[in-house]
Amino acid sequence: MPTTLFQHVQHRHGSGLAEVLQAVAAAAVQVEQALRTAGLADVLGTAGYENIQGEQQQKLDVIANEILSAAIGKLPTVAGLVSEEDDAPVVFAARPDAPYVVLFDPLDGSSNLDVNVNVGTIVSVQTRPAGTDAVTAALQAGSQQTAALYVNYGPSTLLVYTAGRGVHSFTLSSSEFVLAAEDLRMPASGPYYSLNEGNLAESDPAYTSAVAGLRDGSLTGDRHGSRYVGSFIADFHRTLLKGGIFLYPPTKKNPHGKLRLLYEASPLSFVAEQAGGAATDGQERILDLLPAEPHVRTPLVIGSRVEVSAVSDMLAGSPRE
Ligand code: P6P
Repeated sequence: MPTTLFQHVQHRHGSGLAEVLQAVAAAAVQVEQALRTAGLADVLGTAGYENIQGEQQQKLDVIANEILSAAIGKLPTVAGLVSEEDDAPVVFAARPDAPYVVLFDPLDGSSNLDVNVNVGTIVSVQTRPAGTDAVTAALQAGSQQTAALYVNYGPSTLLVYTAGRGVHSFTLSSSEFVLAAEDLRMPASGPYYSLNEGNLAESDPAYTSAVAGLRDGSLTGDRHGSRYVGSFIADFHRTLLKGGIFLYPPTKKNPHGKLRLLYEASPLSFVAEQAGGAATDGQERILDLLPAEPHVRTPLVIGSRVEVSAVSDMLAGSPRE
């Protein structure tokens, strides 16, 4: 009998966390169904307004956000939510003592939906320290995370999670996520570097030098090929399985990086470290960063230890913004 996500989490971390991750998984099944029939249901394209990120919301961003917010928000153990798609955190005043706060990007990479490229859902679970409110709990450092999870909607739909005892993957089969692999390990080094090279001219020249060193082998001793999907989940999942490095440097358009700390960089940095990889903002460990507000962005250098430390060392000497 295949192991379900709920069984796996319950066995290792108890029913409380298992209920939260199962609610996310059940919502992901609904999102996957919406994605699968998007072309027929006239839900592709933009919703006609911008989110707090200043980005055109896709119709499916709104749909996925509604699905996740409803599924997670109805749990009596959740004190509040932070979503990429909501300007402000959602605080459940009726349950100030609930143990969990859940932060998520409901549909990352949604601008790729119209061309049928992988997209993802990214989730971070924080436990509310005694005596703190939900917003304070949401702004904890990534090192305090109770769990991190992502869903990769692709040729198959995969769910990967960690709760501090390894990284485990599940495959969607007949509306249930079933265990596919336990204790995934990211290779210490890998064959690819991944970034939007079109932005390099806008970034610190140290990034151009680092990428040149990855390309010609002078940085780590091994040459690297380029892979860039432009959907963070797809680029990260490949890096987790094959090794290598993903970078989103600061640019003139995004001087603090494009990716959001709380519900993109931080959860996937938790997964990366639990799998033996590493993640920095170019210099500081991502999981040590303390956000001032829910939608802060961060530069990101994430992947295999060999590449991340080599690139971070090269960037260490460069002046910070
Ligand atoms: P660029 C998708 O819009 C996203 O937020 C991430 O999924 C992806 O890694 C990044 O933006 C791509 O950004 O500037 O290369 O198009």
